[in-house]
Amino acid sequence: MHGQIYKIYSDSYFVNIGGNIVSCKIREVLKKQKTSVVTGDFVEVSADVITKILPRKSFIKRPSVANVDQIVVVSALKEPDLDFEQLNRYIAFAKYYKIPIILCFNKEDLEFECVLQNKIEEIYGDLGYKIAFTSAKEKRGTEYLSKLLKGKLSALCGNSGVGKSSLINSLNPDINLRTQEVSEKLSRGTHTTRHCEIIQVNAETRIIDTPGFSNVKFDFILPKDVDYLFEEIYKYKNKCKYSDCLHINETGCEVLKNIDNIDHTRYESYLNFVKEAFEYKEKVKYNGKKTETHNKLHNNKSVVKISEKKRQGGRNTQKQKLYREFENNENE
Ligand SMILES: Nc1nc2c(ncn2[C@@H]2O[C@H](COP(=O)(O)OP(=O)(O)OP(=O)(O)O)[C@@H](O)[C@H]2O)c(=O)[nH]1
Ligand SMILES: [Mg+2]
Ligand SMILES: [Zn+2]
Repeated sequence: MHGQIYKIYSDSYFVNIGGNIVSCKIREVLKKQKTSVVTGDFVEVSADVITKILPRKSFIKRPSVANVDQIVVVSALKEPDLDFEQLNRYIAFAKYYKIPIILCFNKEDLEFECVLQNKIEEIYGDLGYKIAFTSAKEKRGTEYLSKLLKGKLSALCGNSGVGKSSLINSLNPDINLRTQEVSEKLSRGTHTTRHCEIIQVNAETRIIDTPGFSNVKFDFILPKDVDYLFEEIYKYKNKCKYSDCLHINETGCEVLKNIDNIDHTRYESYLNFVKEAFEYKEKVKYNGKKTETHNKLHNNKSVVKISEKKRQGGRNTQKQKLYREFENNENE
């Protein structure tokens, strides 16, 4: 039998099999594998035991969910104050996993800086993101949000307290997820939502409520790959003089030439993520796994070549291997 994991509570895996929820255990051998079962996974079940994870359409590590159609990055306009770098972090993270993104700005009923809304539209609207301004409290803007969610499985992600669970509650009065005052959260230091759970909002819409998290760092990719996570930077990349240009201070950098077309908070976030990526590069170097030995001109572009001798791991480059390690190491 096939089914989809709809929530996981410690050792119990709740699987939706043809509309029935069955509590299952997991086969011992699956526990030993690096790829762990996550909410959203399609699985094979035999006598209430999960025997196999079926291939995934999508996967993201934080929140740890599989097979979602899109990620809704939820921020609050106020309480907590909007943090653009944090927002860029979520966007870049979902982009790394190649999952479509929707932006939701909640708590519109509160008094927030009036320039904020324009700024958001200017930066993110121009990048082509669909943006919903909502108030879960006063059920405003939620109609547009439901339109964006219709027919899809979406995961809500965003810092603790921005109102993810409140938004799901506002979409269907019969749903009553636990929510908690931000001040209470801070004093207790806890997230209200503890698990990822698929919620059937209506016949056509399913949402995964997730716990807030805020410590995603880009210390798992190489500095030169960070620009891929920023479309407005990446689009200039192939005109840069050097193919490994980091767009910081290099001569012949097309990004720097067009810096006025790029929002400065986005560019600052880019620089910060590059810094984090350097930590990863140092780590790789320190382990002696990958060393850049010399620059070679290739198609008129300077390319950093890795000496063949210093490559390890047979057919896969060390980089690919580390990427894979990251993908597989979901248990955090
Ligand atoms: N004023 C206002 N408050 C809201 C709104 N949405 C949520 N809140 C409040 O914000 C607080 C946090 O909401 P939650 O829904 O628990 O936040 P969350 O994102 O699910 O938090 P975690 O589960 O910890 O990740 C609660 O006190 C809600 O009542 C809104 O649109 N306006
Ligand atoms: Mg919650
Ligand atoms: Zn450049």
